[in-house]
Amino acid sequence: MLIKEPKFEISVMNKSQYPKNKLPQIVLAGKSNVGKSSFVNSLLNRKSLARTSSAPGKTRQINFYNMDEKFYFVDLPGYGYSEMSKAEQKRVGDSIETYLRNSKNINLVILLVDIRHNPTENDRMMMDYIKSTGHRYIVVTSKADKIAKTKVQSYVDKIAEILEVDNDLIFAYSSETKFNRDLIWEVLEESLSIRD
Ligand SMILES: Nc1nc2c(ncn2[C@@H]2O[C@H](COP(=O)(O)OP(=O)(O)OP(=O)(O)O)[C@@H](O)[C@H]2O)c(=O)[nH]1
Ligand SMILES: [Mg+2]
Repeated sequence: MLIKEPKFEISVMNKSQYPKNKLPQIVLAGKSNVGKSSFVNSLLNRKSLARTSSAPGKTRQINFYNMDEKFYFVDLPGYGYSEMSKAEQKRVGDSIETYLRNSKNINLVILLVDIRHNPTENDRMMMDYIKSTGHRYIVVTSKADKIAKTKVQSYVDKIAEILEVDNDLIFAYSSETKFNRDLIWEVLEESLSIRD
């Protein structure tokens, strides 16, 4: 898909601020620093449309990026950022759950987990939560450039087993090398063509 003019539209905290239109939404979820914002930028070949940082906890609100009025990428704040106060972590967790429960236009939820590590307790909770919402979802294992190519499949298989995800719903990705970029776009396009 060619996106001519991807635009940041709005950062929100509360339900009342969600866009009121019916554009489908593709959502990025995952723990802080896993590479959600980089994922959006790399799919669009943009350096800094979505704000990224080497310091985790960059994205604190729900950010809507408008893709030529075709759909939104929705970049969620990362969970499990230990430097955040307990109150702030709770606020972030609540706003993610409220969004996933209440937005009417979610076509696909993408859970990102770091390919190098076994999913955390928080990752497993988020996976279960996403499953419980009934939304379509995939898992993307980020930062695939950080491990040897020959090991990618076995790491992906292990993560699939821990998260209890079918093998056809999990994809390795690298925002650095764009590994699997075309495949991911195919999956996204397919999700956008499906109307429940
Ligand atoms: N090598 C490598 N580094 C990556 C990749 N994706 C992201 N990073 C790096 O990981 C760090 C965090 O990336 P972000 O995209 O800001 O992560 P995020 O999930 O949006 O983080 P929060 O906004 O804190 O939730 C940055 O330093 C990125 O450059 C990748 O595929 N490969
Ligand atoms: Mg981010």
